[in-house]
Amino acid sequence: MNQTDYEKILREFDIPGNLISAKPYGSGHINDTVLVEYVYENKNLKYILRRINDYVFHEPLLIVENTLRVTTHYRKKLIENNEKDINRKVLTLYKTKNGQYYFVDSNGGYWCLLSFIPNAYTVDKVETENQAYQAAKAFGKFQKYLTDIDISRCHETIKNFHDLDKRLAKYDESVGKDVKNRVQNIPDEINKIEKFRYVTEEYLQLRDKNIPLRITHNDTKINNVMLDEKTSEGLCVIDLDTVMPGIILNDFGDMVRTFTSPADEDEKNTEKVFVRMNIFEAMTRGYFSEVKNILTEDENNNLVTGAKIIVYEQAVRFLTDFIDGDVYYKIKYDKHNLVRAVNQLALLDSIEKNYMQMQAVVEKYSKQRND
Ligand code: ADP
Ligand code: GN1
Ligand code: MG
Repeated sequence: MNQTDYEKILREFDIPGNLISAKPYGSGHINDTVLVEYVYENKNLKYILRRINDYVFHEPLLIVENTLRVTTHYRKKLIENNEKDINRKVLTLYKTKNGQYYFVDSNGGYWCLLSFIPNAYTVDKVETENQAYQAAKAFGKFQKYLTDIDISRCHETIKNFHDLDKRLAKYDESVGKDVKNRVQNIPDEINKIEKFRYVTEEYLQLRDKNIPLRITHNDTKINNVMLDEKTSEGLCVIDLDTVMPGIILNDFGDMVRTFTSPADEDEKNTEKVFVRMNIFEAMTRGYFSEVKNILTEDENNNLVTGAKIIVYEQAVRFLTDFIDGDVYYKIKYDKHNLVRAVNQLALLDSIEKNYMQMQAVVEKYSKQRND
């Protein structure tokens, strides 16, 4: 799509001024994110225009409703807690001239217009302990402020999103069908998935435990939190499409997955992929600074296992997509999903090796609340 296409869509929204530019933005794998600049009364105004990926989200309207419900609740909590700079801490959804929070184009594409968080940045990998601390604190606060939202009114935007058992069943099916004839070329990766299949047992055992259902983010990637340009304070949690009922272990797990490795999720050299324990500690400290009073004993005890589950799930998802012919994740080159899967399996190796130390860190910060 070019600027003229975006302009047509933007004309539907009820915002003042003239369009200066509209350009693809960010490094997300799913939706189309566009940075939009307007000029109004000599001021530059920025927005984020997003097209919801309807291959991934079968009912885009559920996302719009959830986003509205969650941001409204969150804004209320920010006000109740006398927080400053509220418009940089929660996304605002803009209406169309018809009074709706989305626009459907002639191809059936769903578009939303959101506030742009100014003077803030995202990273694809954590560079400093402070970033890990701040970003985890932001995800913790997000969790904390949503503890009293009405779960029954939040939709499940993707069914069985973090159901490892079902993800593996889908993987087995894909290996069986082998539509692109790729399986014969990846024996090592297939073996590695088998080596870690025991993680599914841990997942199934967890399901029998008393882990409470909450409203969780479900995609707590490091690049889904905006950090303040000057202080790196975790300002605003974004990418709210997967906010839905879930367990907190998945959110902690996805933080471990995307915060702790010094390398990108698609780094080819697996020697560069491992858990940085100092970053893990900073992250855990930041997270507990917000959630220490809300997590249960069962949750605390299983956070690291949650990380194993999420990283394994991610490896399974990337490899399934490679076998299926790259239909889900955006790719930049032929074997991109294979590289991502191998990368995640290397990270899983590292989590397995560091498991006891990671447990000790979690224990340290979860116990601190009783001191
Ligand atoms: P995706 O679903 O494709 O991951 P995101 O909503 O996460 O899309 O957006 C991709 C990137 O665009 C983010 O990592 C961030 O850098 C930038 N971005 C998204 N929303 C905003 C916003 N409201 N303000 C500023 N930057 C944003
Ligand atoms: C996708 O949208 P993005 O890039 O933040 C995916 C996550 C994966 C992640 C892997 C809806 O997240 O589940 O963990 O890629 N989102 C969806 O990088 O499937
Ligand atoms: Mg994102």
